[in-house]
Amino acid sequence: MQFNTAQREIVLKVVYYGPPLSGKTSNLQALHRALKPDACGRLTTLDTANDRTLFFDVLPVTMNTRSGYRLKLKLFTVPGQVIHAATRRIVLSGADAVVFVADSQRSESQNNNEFWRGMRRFLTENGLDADSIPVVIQFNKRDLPNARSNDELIEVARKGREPVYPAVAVRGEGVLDTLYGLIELLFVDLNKRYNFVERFQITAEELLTAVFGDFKGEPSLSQRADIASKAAARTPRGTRP
Ligand SMILES: Nc1nc2c(ncn2[C@@H]2O[C@H](COP(=O)(O)OP(=O)(O)OP(=O)(O)O)[C@@H](O)[C@H]2O)c(=O)[nH]1
Ligand SMILES: [Mg+2]
Repeated sequence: MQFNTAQREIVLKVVYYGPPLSGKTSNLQALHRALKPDACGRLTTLDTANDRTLFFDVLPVTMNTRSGYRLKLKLFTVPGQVIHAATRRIVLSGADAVVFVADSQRSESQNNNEFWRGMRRFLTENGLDADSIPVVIQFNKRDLPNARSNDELIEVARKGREPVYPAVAVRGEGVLDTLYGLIELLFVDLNKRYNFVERFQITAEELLTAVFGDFKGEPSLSQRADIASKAAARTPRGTRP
């Protein structure tokens, strides 16, 4: 978190991190199309060749809060190509939260894992706590025929602390839900670390409404699985013959 006293501006940094071509830039493009125009700034794409990110993309999302602050959420992407590891580390510095964009294709599982480990290492090298920083995982490219099944993703979700969201970023599906879920987690963390709500009188609800309007994010995959299993448990089974 960056706080500029003179302008009463709070800047929060969110990084979209993930393996090559997983759809990080596509997420920002979809957000740029879908978010409320008065909150969403310009999407800046720095240095691309053949649609591959060479440096990073950034999309600022801004609101004026009731308590008189300007709250800016800066969404960054990292470049996925292996040769840009140094840039990935720099972009992660000072991050307040991370969206890990994984590729659902089976062939990409190893890449996902390598980039996951790389992300954790870079967070640590930047002095951030990889175990407590808010992270959500998005499994993108759900539309492809060789994508891992929903049940496999639910398994992944149950194993870790991170909420998991399915997405088809090129169609904008799941993109808003992912960011919505991340902002909810981010506010829990900001409260723990900075006593944010009391200090600035800004709640997650105020930001979510300013950015998403009436849209309410879908629960994560594991939350949905929990809701479904609780509902099944409540359903009375047939009486014994
Ligand atoms: N089928 C399908 N294609 C997608 C999806 N999301 C992104 N793509 C495509 O995947 C390719 C890579 O998408 P990008 O958003 O540029 O990926 P990136 O993660 O930013 O890539 P780098 O910056 O090079 O790491 C593009 O051709 C996208 O159109 C998706 O959900 N489904
Ligand atoms: Mg990119």
